[in-house]
Amino acid sequence: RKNLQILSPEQIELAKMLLCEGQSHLFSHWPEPGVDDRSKLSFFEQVSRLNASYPGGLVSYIKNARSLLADSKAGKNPFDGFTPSVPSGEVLTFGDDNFMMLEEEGIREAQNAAFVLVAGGLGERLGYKGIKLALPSEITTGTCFLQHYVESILALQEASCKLSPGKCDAQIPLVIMTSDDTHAPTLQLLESHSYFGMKTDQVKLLKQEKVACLADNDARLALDPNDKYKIQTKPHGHGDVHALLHSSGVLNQWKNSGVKWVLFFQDTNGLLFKAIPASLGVSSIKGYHVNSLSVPRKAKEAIGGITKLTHADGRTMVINVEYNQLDPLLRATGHADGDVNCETGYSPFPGNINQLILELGQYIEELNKTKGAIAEFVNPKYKDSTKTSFKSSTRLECMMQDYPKTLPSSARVGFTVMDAWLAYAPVKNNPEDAAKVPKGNPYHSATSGEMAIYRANSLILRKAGVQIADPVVDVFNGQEVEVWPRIMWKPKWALIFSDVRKKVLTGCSVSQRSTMVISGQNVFLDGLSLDGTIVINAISGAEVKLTGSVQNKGWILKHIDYKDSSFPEEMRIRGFIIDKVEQLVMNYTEPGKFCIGS
Ligand code: UGB
Repeated sequence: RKNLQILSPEQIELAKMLLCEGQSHLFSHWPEPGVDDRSKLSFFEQVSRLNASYPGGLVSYIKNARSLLADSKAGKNPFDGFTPSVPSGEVLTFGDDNFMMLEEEGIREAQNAAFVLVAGGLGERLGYKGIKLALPSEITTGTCFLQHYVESILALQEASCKLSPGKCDAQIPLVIMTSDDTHAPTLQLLESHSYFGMKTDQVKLLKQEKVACLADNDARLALDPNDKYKIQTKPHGHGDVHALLHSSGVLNQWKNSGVKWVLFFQDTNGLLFKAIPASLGVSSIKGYHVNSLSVPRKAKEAIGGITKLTHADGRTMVINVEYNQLDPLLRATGHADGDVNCETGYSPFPGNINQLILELGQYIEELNKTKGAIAEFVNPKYKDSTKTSFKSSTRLECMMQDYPKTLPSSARVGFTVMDAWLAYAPVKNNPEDAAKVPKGNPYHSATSGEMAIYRANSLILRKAGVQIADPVVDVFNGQEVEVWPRIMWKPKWALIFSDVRKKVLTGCSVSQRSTMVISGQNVFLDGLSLDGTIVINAISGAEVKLTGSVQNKGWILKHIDYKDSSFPEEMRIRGFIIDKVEQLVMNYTEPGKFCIGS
């Protein structure tokens, strides 16, 4: 009580609130005024931040925690009363007429879109110390994830504007959610690369705060073991993105500038933008308020399953059920084998890849009601079966894909399934964990993420008529992968399949050991026969035709051991480097018509 005299009126209110909420232990060790006063004030600065950053403040956080901890202790099933079933959604086939129609529609709508990238996670599972956005998505060009995302959005912007020249000043906004762990390096990455070509005011960083840790079932807040004047904190999860978008006021700004769609995506999926135009097309044509992009999912794969839940009282919702909950839910509802593959070789529940498209008007309406608060969960590790104490402190968590849980039944919630080879290749697992993934399930590693990009580009060119040699199978970091020709193009060269078809003219072929890098808008494959490496850099005014035979020693993938610390971490986690032995590099910096080959 004596310490109250050093506090401001606002801090006194916070102290009273904590005492009323059973948090007196936070002060029990406080010495007399005059001792550690600076630390005491910084304690209240932290309390004030924690209070401001949670919808409803710390009182709500503590109340929610008590209730969820009680449910957890009682073993309450979060899906009590619900029966799972397989929902029906839009299943798309790459390259068919419907797919191409949806892609065109998606490009048209892109100028009404805003993108939100959740990038507050550090990627402990990957064993990479830097931020994942700075990691090269592939090492043929060395383009990092963030550069690829920004260039894809800029290409969408340009393509969309071309379809409606009247709105050509539209800039597609990008919000990046960061955390204390990722904020400074994300900003530095952007600044040191001139925002990869975006206007600085086109990109906005919103930092999520961590939440207070909980020491026991009474939701007593945990003190930091290294600082008795600090509350221990941990990440609250990607679900924070909704509250941040709401409180920052950015959604209303978007609405006023004509934005209609908000597209959420994650930090390391090098394929995602191949799936964006068609899925945005689905949202537009179906008028979905919520559209989740999903891929066929292998049973027990570490991605959530899109599930229809029907309650005994008749309520239904189509929602992601997280991978660790799907199997117990199925077993508890009469599916004795749990989460298993069906005759297709996949789980009947499509896999959630956390790419959500929300219709802005309905999103704002909903957030005005909820303030962005998302259904939370708690996952305490108990010391023993009495469930009376924890092995270590816990905290509440939330996931962005749980947004539809609070929606009224009138909301149009759908999902779109696309081939995984086209849409999903995240980089999440370190080499040792990836090598332990059951055979046939995706590794989700830096190795598989990179190989998936080459495979997708090869398959797309094949579909457009190029003769692409079959892949060879190789093993990197203990993971067996298909190695296709290393074909890369900038998003400006082709965003959708019809772009690719326009750029591929007559009979071309690419051998398996080849590498092709296209950086230029008007580069055409016209009878090229490639066996080696070709790199084309051309300004948009230069029209370049690749014809005839190009043959050289090329670029060779060389195995490295991930434990060999003489290589940088971003190479070790993929298990190979590229030995650039010989290549044809052509740079076109002046406008004109050019032809290379033979
Ligand atoms: N992230 C944040 O921005 N803040 C946080 O506090 C935490 C994460 P993970 P996770 O697509 O493969 C999700 O850790 O959470 C960002 C879905 O829940 O990579 O295990 C982080 O930077 C799951 O249903 O994934 O699983 C990253 O960009 C499935 O869809 C993103 O959130 C799975 O992703 C995801 O974080 C998947």
